Amino acid sequence: MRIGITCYATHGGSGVVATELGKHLAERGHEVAFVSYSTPLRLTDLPPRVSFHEVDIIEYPLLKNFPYTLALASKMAGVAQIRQLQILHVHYAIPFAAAALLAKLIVPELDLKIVTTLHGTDVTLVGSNPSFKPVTTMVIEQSDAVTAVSSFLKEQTYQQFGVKKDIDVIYNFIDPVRHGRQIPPCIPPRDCPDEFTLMHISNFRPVKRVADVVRIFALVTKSLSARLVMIGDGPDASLAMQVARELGVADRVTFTGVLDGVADLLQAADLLLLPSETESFGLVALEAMASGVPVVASDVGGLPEVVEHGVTGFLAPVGDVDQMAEYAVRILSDPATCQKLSKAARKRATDLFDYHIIVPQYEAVYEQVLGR
Ligand code: GMT
Repeated sequence: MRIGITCYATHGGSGVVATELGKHLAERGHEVAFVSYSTPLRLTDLPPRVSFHEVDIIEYPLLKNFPYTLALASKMAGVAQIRQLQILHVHYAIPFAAAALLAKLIVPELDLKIVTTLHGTDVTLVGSNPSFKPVTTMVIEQSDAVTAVSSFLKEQTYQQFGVKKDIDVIYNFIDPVRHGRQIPPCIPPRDCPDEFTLMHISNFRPVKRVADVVRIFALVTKSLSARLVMIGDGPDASLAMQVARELGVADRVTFTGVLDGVADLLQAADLLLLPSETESFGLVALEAMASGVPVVASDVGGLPEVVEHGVTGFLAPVGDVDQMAEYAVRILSDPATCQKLSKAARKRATDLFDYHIIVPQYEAVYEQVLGR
């Protein structure tokens, strides 16, 4: 098949999923054309059958807020013609699905099929904002197929938009080989035998509750010798630093800024903290589990579909930092518990979320929209 993929090119789960999907589709013999404003971060080279097409952004005094959606639609239509695309698969409804529907109108002779994958905030925050709700509702109804990354997100979509569209749940995925781990967490040999590494990885948006990460960590240090590695950057980074200073743990917390290579970074973690306000799936929780790292997270959104409470980690109500700290100490203070959770986490990730299982589910959607 010949598939165009559009996603956000910056750090974020939807871009990661879209890019890895495109690369795996190409490995499986499909032609994949990425169309975006810049090269998606995980597209470090162009493997066989993969192309990248940059949307032209022009400057003109009248265009105070550049109409990106229109430029994207034009580019999608042009690329579809040149590459004879059959499908435009957009990751995030706003504005990509709207652009894809416009592109379809520009080149009607191609009879392009539109597949929209909902990733979360396009439904829970952005898309349901009154400024976007009518258009989000329309693009969901008018796409040839819609997928959501969790059952939670599918239900949210029905509740918030009242749409009738069939929505397929297709979970996020990992590469089990990339996430292989040499030394399990919580066992010697270690450089500092008594020091545990707690990790958080995100874009530090308010929805991630990074101040809670630091609060949980500060409570953990009352029982255990530990350090916290905060990977990523975003609007609440300064808040997290301030809370670390206020709670007297700043010297135990490292803020790395944005780093690539999540699988390698997770090799150093004993535990992942993800106390988000909401999370349609929680890709980083899955990545941690694939690396054998137990997760302590909020019991919210799609996270219970990823983290099995008491088996691959623990879930607690949003904001309940005491409970989350208690779970973290429970895991880290007993190597047997930690290793049991670690093995179960890796097993769940590879049994259910291996890309070999998930990518064919997207192919089945493509086959279906093409009427095969
Ligand atoms: O979490 C973010 O802020 C980034 C966002 C995105 O659009 O990249 O992530 C969303 O999509 C990911 C991939 O499907 C999911 O794993 C995240 O849970 C989801 N984020 C939220 O729902 C807050």
